Amino acid sequence: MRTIGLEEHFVTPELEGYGASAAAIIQPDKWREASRRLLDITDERLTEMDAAGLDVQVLSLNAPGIQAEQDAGTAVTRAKAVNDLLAGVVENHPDRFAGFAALPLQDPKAAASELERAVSELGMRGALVNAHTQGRYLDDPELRVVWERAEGLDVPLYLHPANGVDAPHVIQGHPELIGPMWSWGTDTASHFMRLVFGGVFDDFPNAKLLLGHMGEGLPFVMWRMDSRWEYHNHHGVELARGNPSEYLRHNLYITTSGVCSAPPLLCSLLALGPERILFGTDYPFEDMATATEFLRSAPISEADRAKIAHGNAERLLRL
Ligand code: GRE
Ligand code: ZN
Repeated sequence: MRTIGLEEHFVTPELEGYGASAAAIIQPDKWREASRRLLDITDERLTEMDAAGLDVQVLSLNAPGIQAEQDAGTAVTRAKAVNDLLAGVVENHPDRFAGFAALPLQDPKAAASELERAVSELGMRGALVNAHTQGRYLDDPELRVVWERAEGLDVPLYLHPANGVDAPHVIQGHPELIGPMWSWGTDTASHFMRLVFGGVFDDFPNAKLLLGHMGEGLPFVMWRMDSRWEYHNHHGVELARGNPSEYLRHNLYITTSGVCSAPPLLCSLLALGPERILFGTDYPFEDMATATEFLRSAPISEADRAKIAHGNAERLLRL
């Protein structure tokens, strides 16, 4: 079965330094191995893809990527350079790779222009954003220009985790909880809620957001969101669609990246429906073959399996 992965990371030697904050939270030998694989875009990666039965990787720069750059001008230059490089990789292997662009959100207008260039001229399928950009989240009014462009181009933004500005108060003093094991998921789910309640999807009703890691837990809490929103003090905030779950149904797509477990997959299928779930591995941080084997053997219908493996990606990303 054709299989397309949506959370498939790489890095270049020039941009490797941005990964320092992630390196600090991973065991050193594991990080060394991941770094080697991140830098290898087309050699061992293709061999592994063949062995795992992964036909296409939609490549993205590893976290935190360009978001970690403090200088806006440098972010613009480097985002363009890495998008050009990625386009070259895809051009050389059009049946094996596609790409999500990196965006220099430090300069919102330049980021919108780069998204347009990346999609229209370089053939990117959307963009991947790693959490915040120097403390700025995607509901920031200045970033509406990026959403407007994404909606106009009809491409998704993939919101990927990274370290937060600070540790949330409740886990301060617990550095072992910072990272993909815990805080990245809760931070990214909260970021999604900021987009909903910050009006992004009311302003851009056809905007499409991708979340990895089986939706960062959101499918599990959908019912409670609606029930408690009806009960809450709204503090003057209203949602055009009424219930928060409507935004999960209309604007959200999730990937299976980094989650090879049937219960959250079945929950997501029931909560969001089979059209909204796409396959991803989170390579090189997870094992590609474990992920494809999970997809092949998951207790779901063959029709749903085909949608998750390739059908939804073909539609959403025009692959
Ligand atoms: C990930 O993308 O899941 C990831 C990183 C960096 C370190 C660990 C990790 O981007 O799981
Ligand atoms: Zn990832």
